[in-house]
Amino acid sequence: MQEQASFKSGYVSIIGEPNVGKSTLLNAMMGEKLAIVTPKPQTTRNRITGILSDDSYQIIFLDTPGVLTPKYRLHDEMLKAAYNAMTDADLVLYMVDASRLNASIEEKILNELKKAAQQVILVINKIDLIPNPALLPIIASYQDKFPFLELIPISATAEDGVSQLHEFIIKHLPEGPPYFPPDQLSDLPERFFVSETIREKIFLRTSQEIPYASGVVVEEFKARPSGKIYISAMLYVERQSQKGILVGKGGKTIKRIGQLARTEIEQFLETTVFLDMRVSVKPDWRRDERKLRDMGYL
Ligand SMILES: Nc1nc2c(ncn2[C@@H]2O[C@H](COP(=O)(O)OP(=O)(O)O)[C@@H](O)[C@H]2O)c(=O)[nH]1
Ligand SMILES: [Mg+2]
Repeated sequence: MQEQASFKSGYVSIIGEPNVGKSTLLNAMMGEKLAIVTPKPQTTRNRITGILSDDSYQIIFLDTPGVLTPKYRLHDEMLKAAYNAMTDADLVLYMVDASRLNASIEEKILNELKKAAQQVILVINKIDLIPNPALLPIIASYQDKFPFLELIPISATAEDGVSQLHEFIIKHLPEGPPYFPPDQLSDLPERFFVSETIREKIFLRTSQEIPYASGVVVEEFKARPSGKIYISAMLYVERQSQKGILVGKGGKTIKRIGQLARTEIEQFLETTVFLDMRVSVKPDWRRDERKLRDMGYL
């Protein structure tokens, strides 16, 4: 008789500086868009879970805000989320951008990982942006920096190397039971994905300070007897002038954000959605403990 392979399970954190492609990797691994992705840094503000289950394993991915030098109170929370995900994990994926190796905060991150005695896989992302011969020296330089379990070059957008990374993760995952039902994709509520989708469209349709000064709170999320879902969301900015820009001339900008968000929310929820959005000013909310709490960031 053949011996039954035992079930493997664990938490796998994706850590790295802003904009290296952490959320893109989560989505590629999940085959589903769970985390919002934009070309702007600091898109992700919370720890986002993605649960990937199979007959023989369950991986709970933790996508995190990038590790950065905090400039305001919201940043402190973002950094805390990143570091907590580091210590909570069974396995850490430390991701760097091959086209923009930025050592400024790297030593600090690797020291924290050493202190936490974490098992770490180095993921060198965006290899589609560099010439092939540039890769080996990068790998060699990282071999000296930390006792990584594996070092793997990938392109998360081209899904190059992603299945090999998947194999490495399974290989190093501890034995354990499934923690979640096999059909559950995340432990975050639907309304979180709704507010994130709206936030992504704000990031994509506005510029400068507006995306960073914006926060979204879903106030109502109601299924109507018809099966349609009614959602009302409040979009917060920090100043009256930002409200004017977010709304746009004759409401043009906010309308476009609403259209883009609704289409995607409908795909995600697989039903017709009525999306009601309003914009309100909450002065300096990113620096205010109580306001951050009200908005669900603490
Ligand atoms: N060329 C290229 N761009 C990528 C790759 N992975 C992510 N990106 C882009 O990098 C930007 C930041 O990605 P995101 O996943 O939000 O990074 P995060 O801040 O680390 O979560 C987005 O514009 C992505 O499309 C990759 O493998 N190659
Ligand atoms: Mg992200």
